[in-house]
Amino acid sequence: MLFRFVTVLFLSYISFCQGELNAEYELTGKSIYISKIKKNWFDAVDYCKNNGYELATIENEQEDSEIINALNKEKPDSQIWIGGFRHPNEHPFRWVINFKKIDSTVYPNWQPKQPNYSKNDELCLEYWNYPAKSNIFKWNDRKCALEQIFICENRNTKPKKNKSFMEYNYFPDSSVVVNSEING
Ligand SMILES: *[C@@H]1O[C@H](CO)[C@@H](O)[C@H](O)[C@H]1NC(C)=O
Ligand SMILES: *[C@@H]1O[C@H](CO)[C@@H](O)[C@H](O)[C@H]1NC(C)=O
Ligand SMILES: [Ca+2]
Repeated sequence: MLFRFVTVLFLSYISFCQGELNAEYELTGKSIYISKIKKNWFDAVDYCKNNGYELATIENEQEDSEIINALNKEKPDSQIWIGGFRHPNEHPFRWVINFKKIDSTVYPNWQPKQPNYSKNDELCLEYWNYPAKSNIFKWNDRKCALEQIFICENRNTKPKKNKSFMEYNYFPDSSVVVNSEING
């Protein structure tokens, strides 16, 4: 499991799984794809990488509002994974593509009273359409083990990244986290 994130780097250019992602949305500086399939957060990271993308990150308010426009056009599920996470021992959330602390790099778009660090096991970041069926999509921390749709991105400028996710050791082995969340 520890090597899963290393392995996927070498699989980055395997063929695109037709039908599992919705139409490409061209945004400023990147394209996004909203999945039709549901996966836990870790598997969503892998899935995007296996298709040559990254689980989507949001660097500024413009990217946030462009993704929200796409979500409002697509009208997918009410909870959608994006590429933010945190280690259980630290509070700042980080973006999976560069491990930058979220609150220090972007205008954060949290739902009211979120992140609430519930039981210290809501370690992954999602868009939450709340109130339900409104046009409001804001961020929330949620249990990584939950299976949800997700957003992959393809940036015109690739991040300067030369390590796999697990090599940074910010996060315990994903299998431990996922299993403890399911059992707990
Ligand atoms: C914390 O947030 C979750 C949504 O991620 C919500 O379901 C839960 O009720 C919240 N817990 C508290 C104590 O507010
Ligand atoms: C990643 O790149 C940086 C800057 O080029 C370098 O300092 C660092 O040693 C590299 N790390 C690895 C694991 O290759
Ligand atoms: Ca929460």
